[in-house]
Amino acid sequence: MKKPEFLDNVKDRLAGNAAKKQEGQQTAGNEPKDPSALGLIVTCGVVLAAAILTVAIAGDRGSLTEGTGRTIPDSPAKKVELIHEFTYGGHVYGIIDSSDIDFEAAREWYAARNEDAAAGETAAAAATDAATEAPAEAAGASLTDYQILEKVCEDLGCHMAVINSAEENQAIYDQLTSQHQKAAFFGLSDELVQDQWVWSGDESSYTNWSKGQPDHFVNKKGEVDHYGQFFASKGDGTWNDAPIGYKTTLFVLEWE
Ligand SMILES: [Ca+2]
Repeated sequence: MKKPEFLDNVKDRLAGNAAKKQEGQQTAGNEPKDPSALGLIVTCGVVLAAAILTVAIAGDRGSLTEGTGRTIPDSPAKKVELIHEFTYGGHVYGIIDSSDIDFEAAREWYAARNEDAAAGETAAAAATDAATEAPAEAAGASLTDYQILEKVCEDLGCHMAVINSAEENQAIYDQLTSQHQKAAFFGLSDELVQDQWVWSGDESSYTNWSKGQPDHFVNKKGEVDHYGQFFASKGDGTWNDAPIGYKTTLFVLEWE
């Protein structure tokens, strides 16, 4: 399929950001030096501390802090940053940070759009029996954050990544680690019916759960593990089930 226009801008933006970062580092290196020995030591200490802080910040999220800002046409509710792009098996993949999305605004926007839409449009879009059994959730106002992400993907002409093989799993995970990340969510959830794992937008029988996962852990907020992610604690490309936001807010998307 045709690659979205905004994908073309990613590398240029990243290159621009790298140039800005280098410029900033050069500025940091121009600290005025005190002629006294004590002053020199203090100055060196300050510069060293600043350098360590810069590395710490950069290392925390790597190059994923920068990217292209895109607003989906006709939707003021959703701003999506595509922060890394790659291809595998003829498909285009993109990584987004779901924290860029105003879920409450998006929820209202989709509810309003559904009210305007012809009856049955949402039901036709629901790909699973489980979704069909829960028409109230698909109606708009009570969409989960994951369901909103599914709709955002539809508007972007993609779906959250569906992993069909060990090779594809490794290819995606290699790209993630190349961006200094160990965790990201993809298009697998059992939020509608626990233990009935459903891929978003496509089908797959492949699984790569870490030992002991999925465990449907319930955290202190009462959030249940319902979403498939690369398990940061393992760092080997195996999967954990987790609530959105656990260790990461990144999602991998796929254009077929
Ligand atoms: Ca888990």
